[in-house]
Amino acid sequence: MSTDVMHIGPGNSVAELKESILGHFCFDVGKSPEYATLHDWYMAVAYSVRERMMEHWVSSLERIRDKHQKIVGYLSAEFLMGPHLGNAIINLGIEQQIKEAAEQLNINLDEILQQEEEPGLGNGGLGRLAACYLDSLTTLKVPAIGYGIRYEFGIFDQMIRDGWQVEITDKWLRNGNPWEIVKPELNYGVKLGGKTQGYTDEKGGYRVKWIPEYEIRGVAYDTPVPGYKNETINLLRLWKSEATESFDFQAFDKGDYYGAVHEKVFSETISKVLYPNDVSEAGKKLRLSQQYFFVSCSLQDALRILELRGLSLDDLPDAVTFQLNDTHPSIAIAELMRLLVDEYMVDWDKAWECTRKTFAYTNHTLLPEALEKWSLPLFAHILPRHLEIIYEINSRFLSDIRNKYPGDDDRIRRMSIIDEQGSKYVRMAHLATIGSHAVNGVSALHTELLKQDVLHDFYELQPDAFFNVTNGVTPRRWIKLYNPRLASLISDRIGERWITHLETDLINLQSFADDLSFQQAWRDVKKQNKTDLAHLLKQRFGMNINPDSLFDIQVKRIHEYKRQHLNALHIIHLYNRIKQKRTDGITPRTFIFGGKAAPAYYLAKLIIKLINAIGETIDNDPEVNQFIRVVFFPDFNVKNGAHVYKAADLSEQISTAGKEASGTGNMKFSMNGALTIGTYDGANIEIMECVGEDNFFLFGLDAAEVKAIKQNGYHPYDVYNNNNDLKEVIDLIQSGAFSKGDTNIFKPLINSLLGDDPYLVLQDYQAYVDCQQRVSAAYNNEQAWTKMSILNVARMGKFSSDRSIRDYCENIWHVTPG
Ligand code: 7GP
Repeated sequence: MSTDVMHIGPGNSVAELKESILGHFCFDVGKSPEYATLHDWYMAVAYSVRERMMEHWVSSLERIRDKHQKIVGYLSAEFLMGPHLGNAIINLGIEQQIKEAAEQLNINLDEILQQEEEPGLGNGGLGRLAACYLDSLTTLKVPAIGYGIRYEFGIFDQMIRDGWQVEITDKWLRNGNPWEIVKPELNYGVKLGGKTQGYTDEKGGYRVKWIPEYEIRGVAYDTPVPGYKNETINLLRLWKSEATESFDFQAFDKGDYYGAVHEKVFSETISKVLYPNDVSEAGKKLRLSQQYFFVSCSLQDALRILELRGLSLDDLPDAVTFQLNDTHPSIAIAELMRLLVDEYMVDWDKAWECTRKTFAYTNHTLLPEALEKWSLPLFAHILPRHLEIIYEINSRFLSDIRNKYPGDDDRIRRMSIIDEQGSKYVRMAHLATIGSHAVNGVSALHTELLKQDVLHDFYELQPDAFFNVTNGVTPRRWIKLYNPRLASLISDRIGERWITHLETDLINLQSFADDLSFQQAWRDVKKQNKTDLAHLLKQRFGMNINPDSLFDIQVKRIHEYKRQHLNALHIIHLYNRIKQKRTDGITPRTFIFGGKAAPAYYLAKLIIKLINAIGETIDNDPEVNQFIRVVFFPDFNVKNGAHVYKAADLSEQISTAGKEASGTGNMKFSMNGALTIGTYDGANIEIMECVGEDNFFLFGLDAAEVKAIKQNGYHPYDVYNNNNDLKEVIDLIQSGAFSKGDTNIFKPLINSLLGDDPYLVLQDYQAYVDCQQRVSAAYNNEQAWTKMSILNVARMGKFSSDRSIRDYCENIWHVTPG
């Protein structure tokens, strides 16, 4: 069936939608519309839209029962779904009717959409990728379940006070969540702690059982994920932890009121809060419990579905494929082995074959500090049986290695799941790699570096197990929903098929790149989007920005490797030139930043402070702010991203080469008509290959040069000393020019840059400033810039998450899209 034919099924006419919304007002909100708040309207509209998904839900569940279809189980500790309502309306194809229904009810649909609190159940790229993949899986009609944790508190809300980040607890559930459907009957016990005990089974074989210290329960909360106009629904199934016995009557009888609920409080802690990344070891015990908790529930659920289909354990690898979204769920490998060997009495070799066929692992980072490892005592304390299983996996694996590479003890040490240099650790990336039939990186460069570096020994052992799947983003949310003006301009020229066929159809825009009237329309869209963003910043924060200036935007998590401080140094370079009246060639620009810093990451927080300090200084200096402005958009998340990507002229993708696994913001910007200034890193490289070098501002060292310079001894202080311009910029920060004379506040940052500059900010400084000068010159040629922008969009088809999912289906899952 063609997907671009509008489906107006039963119940989707304006009159029916109106009636349904009013019905929900009465029956679910429990009010009469005359006393309604905006949030009440939101709930009523959300219930009406959800209802329209439910008819497809039931038929989609049938596919999950169809034993001939393989199900993808996407295991992820994070799903950054973004607001549901707008997306559901688009994917159901009912935006026109809903708009009209809202008008007739005298409510403003945009205001209603704003009411939704987004479920911030992720930190950044990895969690958002999982959400894009669910959209594509469903649009491609691949039966899939996203398995994760229903955190009661998601990523913190960010406020800026006196230029500093302040974290506020996220309370996304406080007003209820109309999208989830709790399934109390779908609940599983999860054991934790305790010890193991050997015993002899009836046949005289040696077996082990786990005697846990306590047991908790996971309850399923399902959220429907709609495909794009295809009447297909998949599930996001998130687990909430509960106590097995929520009330201890014996304790209560003895008058111990606190003790009576203690177990309940403890059990519920497991799914209480999302961990921000980049945290240190402390408090990590709970995180390992979280990982095991959701993985254990998900595997038990998958085995239940297997039984429901009338299949046996032998059929598991053909019935389900589990994708591990980084190592966070990798304990699943040991858990499946435990279930098969200890509970289903399958023999080890058979169980291992089945496990390896069932799992595949995606790596999302090369940063050594982000590669998960658990200290042995902690692991043993929480998961004693799993540790034994991991030892067994490891010993069999290492004996194979010994046979293959006799005498190569160093290789054994490098490849072991257990890190034995100093304190002992379990290396989760090794477990994930050894226990999977496929390992993939998320961009061509990243996969190459995985093979050469982090997983080199494993690659040598099994080169055929390594794949690249370059990331992608969904054009439904990131173009059609959030940039409706651009979407309709594109559809006017090339039809609507691009929404589901980005790779083949978007390229047709190329033929309009030189068409002057099309160019004008293109510029009009960008100008309107910029004006909208300017209004929003004015209205919410009282910020003043000029839509006629170049919007130069960097939004992403704040991290030294992403180098927001390099961007800041360039701004100070311009500031300095303006103060010295060297304004020749300076194009008016608005620098916009957004992103959260991990609460425990001091330097990242100091970078936020620096950006705000520069912004404030410039705000108060009319000589400078007629040229440039700097704003920090607080609380960057999916909902705020909706206003940002579409308004950008220039996208900042300036990580140290070799550090950004892929990036996905880079794709969102370019698809929405921004040009990129970027390093030769992650998916930037592939974006540049697609859009053409002439339409991309490349600068700086590549990954090999970064490696070489580090090996040969890098001396940032010399770079500083030998570059007058850079020296002036750094000295200006040091002088207190942006901190009301305070010369101490930014010292830790300056010391880090001059001391060891681990991310080569100073090394790339001059190349960056020079490249920015080329950007300014290019921007002044309106026609040429517009043409580059059109070509960027036209050539971004590869970066649809539909293409990524097709790659997974073909190379890793061996599933045929429906
Ligand atoms: C991110 C990577 O940093 C980013 O480059 C990539 O585009 C994204 O994953 C999706 O693949 N990684 C994370 O968000 C993360 O938490 C630690 O990585 C495991």
